[in-house]
Amino acid sequence: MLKLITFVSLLVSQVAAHGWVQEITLGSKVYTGFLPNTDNAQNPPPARIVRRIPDFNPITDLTRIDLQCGGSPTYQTAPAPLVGQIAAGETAKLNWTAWPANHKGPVLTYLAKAPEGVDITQWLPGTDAVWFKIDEVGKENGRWAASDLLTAASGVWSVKIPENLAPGQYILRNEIIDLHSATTYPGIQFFPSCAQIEVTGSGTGVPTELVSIPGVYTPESPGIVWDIGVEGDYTPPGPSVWTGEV
Ligand SMILES: [Cu+2]
Repeated sequence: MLKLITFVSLLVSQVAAHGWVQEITLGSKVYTGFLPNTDNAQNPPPARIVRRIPDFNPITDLTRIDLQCGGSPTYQTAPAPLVGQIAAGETAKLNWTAWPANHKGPVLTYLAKAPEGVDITQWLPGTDAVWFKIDEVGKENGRWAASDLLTAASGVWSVKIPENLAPGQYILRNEIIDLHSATTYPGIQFFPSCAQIEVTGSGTGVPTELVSIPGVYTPESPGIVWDIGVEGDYTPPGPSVWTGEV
């Protein structure tokens, strides 16, 4: 009986296996991600540059504050103790654990700049409009960003920090959206991961289109209710991508 229970729970954990960002490379510097299975077993958890998540389960409520960085009712989007370093124009590589092939959807990346005089290790953006999008991929040639393109890249999602981005402390929010049960709302699943980074350089770029998270997505936003069985293009939800042009 015990063997049967072990076997069944193993099956359940495999079916439910989503993922998280296990490692981040900023330029050439490598940082360990927040590893919920092992980090949450320690009190306090190990110091990371990534904000804490409770587990690999999705956020499904568009109004929940944890849509921001994947926190939980116990530690909502708590800041992380460390800050990574990257120069504007360098590439951030977000290494996700194995992503289920049937969890199809876009991958999006946002930044939010900590206000002057506020250290990012203390900053909670709340519902302030501070977020701007720097990257999004829905489908390319019929292949979804998640998991087709992500898996083809060995789970590493690469995103360039805009060359002209003004220096400062930012939250880098990489988000996988899973549409496999999104034919009605609720149903869509969000997997955000927030890394705290210090961007260096002499850029002067300041984005103009800022959104709040939560707030940016509503059940009526294009791309929130979707049938992945439908052929054709998919435009990810949220604002347009800011490229850093002045
Ligand atoms: Cu799932």
